[in-house]
Amino acid sequence: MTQATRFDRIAPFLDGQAIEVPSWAYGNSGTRFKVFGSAGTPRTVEEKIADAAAVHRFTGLAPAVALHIPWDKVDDYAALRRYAEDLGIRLGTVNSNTFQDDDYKLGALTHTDPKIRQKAIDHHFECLDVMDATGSRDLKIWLAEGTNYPGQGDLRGRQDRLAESLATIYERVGEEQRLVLEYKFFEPAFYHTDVPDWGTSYAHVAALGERAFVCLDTGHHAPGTNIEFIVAQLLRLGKLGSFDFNSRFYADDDLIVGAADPYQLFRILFEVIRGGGFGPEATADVAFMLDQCHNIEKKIPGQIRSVLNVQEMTARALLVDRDALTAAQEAGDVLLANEIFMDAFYTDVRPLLAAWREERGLPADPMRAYLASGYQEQIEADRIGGTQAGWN
Ligand code: PSV
Ligand code: MN
Repeated sequence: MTQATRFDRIAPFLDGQAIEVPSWAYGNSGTRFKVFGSAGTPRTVEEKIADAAAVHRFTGLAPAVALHIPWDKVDDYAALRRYAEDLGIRLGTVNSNTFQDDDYKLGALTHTDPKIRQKAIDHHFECLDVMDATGSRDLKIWLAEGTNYPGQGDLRGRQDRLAESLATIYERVGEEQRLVLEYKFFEPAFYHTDVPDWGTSYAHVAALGERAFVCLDTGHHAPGTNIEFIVAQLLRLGKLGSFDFNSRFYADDDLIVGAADPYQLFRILFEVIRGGGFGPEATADVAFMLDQCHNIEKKIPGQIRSVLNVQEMTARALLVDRDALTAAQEAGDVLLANEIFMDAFYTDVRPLLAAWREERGLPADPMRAYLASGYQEQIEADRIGGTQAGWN
């Protein structure tokens, strides 16, 4: 079979690919050392949404933008929804934030003080209200909770309080809505975090019920962790709700997905497809989101590069000859199985994707088309004054 014929077979699945971009990718970000400003950075949530819509216009891949409360707080969420829809995108996952309030220094949903726990629960109720108005499906909870010193907190007591707080939040999650619980093994707490790994997240969401899932942020694992195994396991358990895609070299670097290790992204996407999270055998509804920051590169091109990387590795993963692979695996032919897998990884799908785009009225090269469009120059000229959006 020629490469083009193989590609034609997978093209219909690529048509169904949707990647959700994070509103915070368009705002300023940095490290704990410095947050750099940059020309054209949005001052308002509407300007972030406009930039997200630009990413979708040029790639056809990013029809939704995730919000972060309170960073994206507005008075009228129904109006915000209309604003996004007029620009051709929708409002996606709502991210809660219990990491920027002095009350939460020692915990939020796990805090020993019931008043502080209730305040954190109320914040999640507010996020659910936002979702009702925006039509968002997923409430994403990432918790900055944990301890820095052995003995500082009661590890078991914190788990018990967390379970109780999550159950209270979950009761308010609507029939069409979902709760996704993200895990991270360190930072900002360094001795322990209360949801460090997929197993802990799984234990909590399994106890909550069928509308609770795990969110897998690719940057939240120790070096060397086999992330695709986690993907396989969570899909097997029916509990992979969403991805936060990004790349890491060292810590939670939040770099462009696929930049540090495209092969890892390929392996992850292969397991997503194999496990029914996308593609021909899809049974699970897995949200593909980005969770990234563009500290030194321009933000919109950074997001365009990111969604294209996901698409390229998805196409390669779809190209794996599954029948031949299964036959080689079952025959115990180690090297042939590996060769079949690697053949797909080494396939350069870029020319095929360029043609796929043109057939759909999209620019063959979204990056060059964006750079030539004048959008970047326009926002840099227009967005003068005001306060650039950032992490607060
Ligand atoms: C912090 O690590 C973090 O990047 C989490 O991954 C969240 O998903 C994101 O912030 C938004 O709150
Ligand atoms: Mn994340």
